[in-house]
Amino acid sequence: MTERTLVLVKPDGVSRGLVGEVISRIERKGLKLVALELRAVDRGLAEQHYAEHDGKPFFESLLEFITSGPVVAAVVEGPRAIAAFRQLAGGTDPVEKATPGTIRGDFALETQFNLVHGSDSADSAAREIKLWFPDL
Ligand code: RTP
Ligand code: MG
Repeated sequence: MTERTLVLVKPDGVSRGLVGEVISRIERKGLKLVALELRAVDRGLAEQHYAEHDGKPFFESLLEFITSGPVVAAVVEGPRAIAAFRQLAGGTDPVEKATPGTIRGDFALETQFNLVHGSDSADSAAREIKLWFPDL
């Protein structure tokens, strides 16, 4: 079944020059870009995007990080796109969970600076796409 998912290249990925690498992996997997934009993230958008983590010990530093510079936001489409991109990204902890061959496994060292975001379920994808691309 064709799905859509919301992908972010986080500020660390943009500042390290890894946007092309991430987009290339998405395309080589066979997924399609249906929206792509370089965006500044204000605190309100960050709070809504990561609302599920409100109250957790890392919430404040997560907001600070995600608003620290521009991100690349994309809507990515394809069969099982949500799980397919999570597979490309690798696990949240880039050393303990992400394996080599994944974006995080290949390019990241710390959980906070793990380069990319991908929606984790159909409900999250619908909510996040509406939040980032209301006109889509
Ligand atoms: P994301 O939402 O960014 O795609 O990452 P994820 O699903 O793999 O992980 P999630 O549990 O949703 O956590 C969101 C982001 O918060 C930071 N984090 N820090 N210090 C910590 O224990 C911790 N846990 C999570 C990471 O940047 C993670 O990607
Ligand atoms: Mg998440």
